[in-house]
Amino acid sequence: MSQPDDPIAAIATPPGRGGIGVVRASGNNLTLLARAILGRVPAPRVAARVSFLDAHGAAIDDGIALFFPAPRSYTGEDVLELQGHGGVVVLQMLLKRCLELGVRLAEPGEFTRRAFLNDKLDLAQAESVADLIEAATDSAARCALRSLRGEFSAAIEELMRQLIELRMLVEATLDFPEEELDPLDRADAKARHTALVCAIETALAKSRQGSLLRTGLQVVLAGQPNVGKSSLLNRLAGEDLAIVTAIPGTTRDSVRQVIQLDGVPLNIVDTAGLRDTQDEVERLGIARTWSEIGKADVVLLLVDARAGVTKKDLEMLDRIPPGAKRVFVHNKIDLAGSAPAVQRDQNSISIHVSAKTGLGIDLLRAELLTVAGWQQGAEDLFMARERHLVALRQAAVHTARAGEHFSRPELLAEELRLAQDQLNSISGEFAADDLLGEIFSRFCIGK
Ligand SMILES: Nc1nc2c(ncn2[C@@H]2O[C@H](COP(=O)(O)OP(=O)(O)OP(=O)(O)O)[C@@H](O)[C@H]2O)c(=O)[nH]1
Ligand SMILES: [Mg+2]
Repeated sequence: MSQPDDPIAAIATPPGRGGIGVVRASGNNLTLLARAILGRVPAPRVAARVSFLDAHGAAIDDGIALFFPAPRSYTGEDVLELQGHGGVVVLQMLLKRCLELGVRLAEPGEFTRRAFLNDKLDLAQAESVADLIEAATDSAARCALRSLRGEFSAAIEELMRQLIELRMLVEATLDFPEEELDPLDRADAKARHTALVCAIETALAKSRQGSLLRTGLQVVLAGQPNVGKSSLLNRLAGEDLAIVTAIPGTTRDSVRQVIQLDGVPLNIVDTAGLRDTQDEVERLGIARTWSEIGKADVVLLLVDARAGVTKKDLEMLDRIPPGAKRVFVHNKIDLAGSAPAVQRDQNSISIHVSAKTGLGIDLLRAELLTVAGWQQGAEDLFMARERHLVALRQAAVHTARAGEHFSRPELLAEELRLAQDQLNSISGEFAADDLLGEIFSRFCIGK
């Protein structure tokens, strides 16, 4: 990336036609750009009715300009927002005009990256901007907004504060390496350590739950032909998405649909029924089924309730990767004449339903949430990314290890320092450039 504050611009609204389209520019001084395009510099933070002008002074479009002089802007630099009509060509012309005037096309996430570099947001907040844009459910959006407003960062800061106080207590004794911790300090340190372990555990639990809202779950419907996989997809989705017929081998290609349960996005995948076949198309479909099973968080293994779990089903079960949770779904209880039910034993969960009549589907929905590890409503959760979970887990490990070293203050101090490094990485205080590159490159252009 070139100089951090050279002027950049991008179309900030999605491609295609819309009522309004926005071109946004940011840089250390945008007054020249404003004069060239608008003929004047608009008053700060007041909507101005303007014409956007081309190189010859002819109007490209009429619209609204908003000028946010540094530092009171999204990026902390001068920001100019040009709101025109939302047509592809108009916006391209407006963007081209900015580029003619020496402004560079922004890279993905570059506006937010600048906001981060100018201390407008910490890294966890910057990440939540992308999470908010990508939120798949209401709960995920609310959760991302809370992170954007700094609730997650504040919780991490609070952990950091507790950790630093404990470190100060411990490090004070390090100047006298021959001595152990003073008994009073030691009792105090132990109490603080216990509180810290609890606090990290709580943050981790809230983050694990929140990360479910972000990534959702990959749920694959698998089983022998004709057991009712496509019917179950349609039932869960509430729509006729997949073709259902009485002919075994109906589904050839995977069909997917995102549904939400209690705000948790579930990506449900219906697959081709598993059997030995000579049919080339069906064999390719079955290969796809196995590939989907390989990516699943949960496999719902459907069986015909009248036949129960057969030897063939058990062979399939054996091939499901150990990381995936599995649930037997005994479908067609209306034909079997049995009642909806959940059965749990040590190794397996079975749910008895009818995709056709809807009997027992509420039990299946509830079970899916339980299997996903979903425990509560979305209040109070942190929209965590894998990166945050890893850092919190590592911080927990180092803090726990620290607890084993109360008689060795230098080891205790070292473990606490490592725990602090992990917490620091969440807010990005000392984040390496490649981490920033990785995070911001996944944003859309114009954000
Ligand atoms: N009575 C009854 N019939 C069902 C039920 N679920 C599915 N069926 C019927 O079973 C047949 C097969 O259903 P599908 O949903 O196409 O089965 P599938 O597992 O997707 O089959 P393939 O795509 O061939 O692997 C259809 O005739 C459905 O109407 C159920 O719960 N009760
Ligand atoms: Mg099917």
